Amino acid sequence: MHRDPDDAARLKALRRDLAPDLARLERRMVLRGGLSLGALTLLSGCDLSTGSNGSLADRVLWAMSRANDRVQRWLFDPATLAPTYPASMIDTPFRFNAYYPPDNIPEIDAATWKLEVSGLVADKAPWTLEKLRALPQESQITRHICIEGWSQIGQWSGVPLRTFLERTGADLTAKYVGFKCADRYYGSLDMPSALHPQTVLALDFAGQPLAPEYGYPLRVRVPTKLGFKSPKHIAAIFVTNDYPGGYWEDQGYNWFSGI
Ligand SMILES: Nc1nc2c(c(=O)[nH]1)N[C@H]1C(S)=C(S)[C@@H](COP(=O)(O)O)O[C@H]1N2
Ligand SMILES: [Mo]
Repeated sequence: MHRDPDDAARLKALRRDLAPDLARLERRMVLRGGLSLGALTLLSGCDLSTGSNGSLADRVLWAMSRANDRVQRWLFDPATLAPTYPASMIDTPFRFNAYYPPDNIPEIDAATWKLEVSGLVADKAPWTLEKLRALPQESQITRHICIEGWSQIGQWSGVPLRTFLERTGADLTAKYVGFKCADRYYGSLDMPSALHPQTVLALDFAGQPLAPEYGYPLRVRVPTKLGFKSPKHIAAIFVTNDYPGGYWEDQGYNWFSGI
């Protein structure tokens, strides 16, 4: 949870990468009702144009986080793809982050691990790693953006969450997909974000099974959202119409947290 000296460089890169997104976001806001970035500023109570802390992108992310979920849902186009990057841009070593220090990373035994499925789903049989690996896999190099003001590029591969939900006979008209983790973390996505083509149940990071610190044996990876929307060490998935909240969301972080 601390900043390292490379953060300034990373934020500079982030601002460069996000520039087209920010321009598109502003155009979209203007098109859909005359909202400008200035209006987002008012809406979120966060001044994007002045202020000394952080880059523009940093401040926009904060503002996005503070704008209410309804406004963000209205802005969100489920077809918008997060930018992807060449392998040469992958950050190594990748940064670990959790609400606890690395000593507390959960130890998980692959032999006994199972993914539980519940809620508005036809087939509630638990899944093994083997069964998950037998499903079609997808690989992406994307930028992970943490609300704390750092970002890194990494490669995550696994089963598109859409494929998983279809295979289990989930009610795709339900409102939410929720996740429970092996630590005390939990989270949830709106169904359009869960079905987004880049949202995956990641088994691999940088071409290898996820290391313990990055969410072994299975994590969600949602490149269209801030990092806290990608739970690690997931143990259970459920589909529901009752708002499930999330570890950080229940402490005040904005639930939608995406573009
Ligand atoms: N289970 C679990 N998942 C989690 C967290 C956590 O504390 N526990 N932290 C979230 C936050 S805030 C971030 S930025 C990313 C960090 O992922 P990384 O360690 O792969 O960088 O995981 C997210 N998922
Ligand atoms: Mo984060």
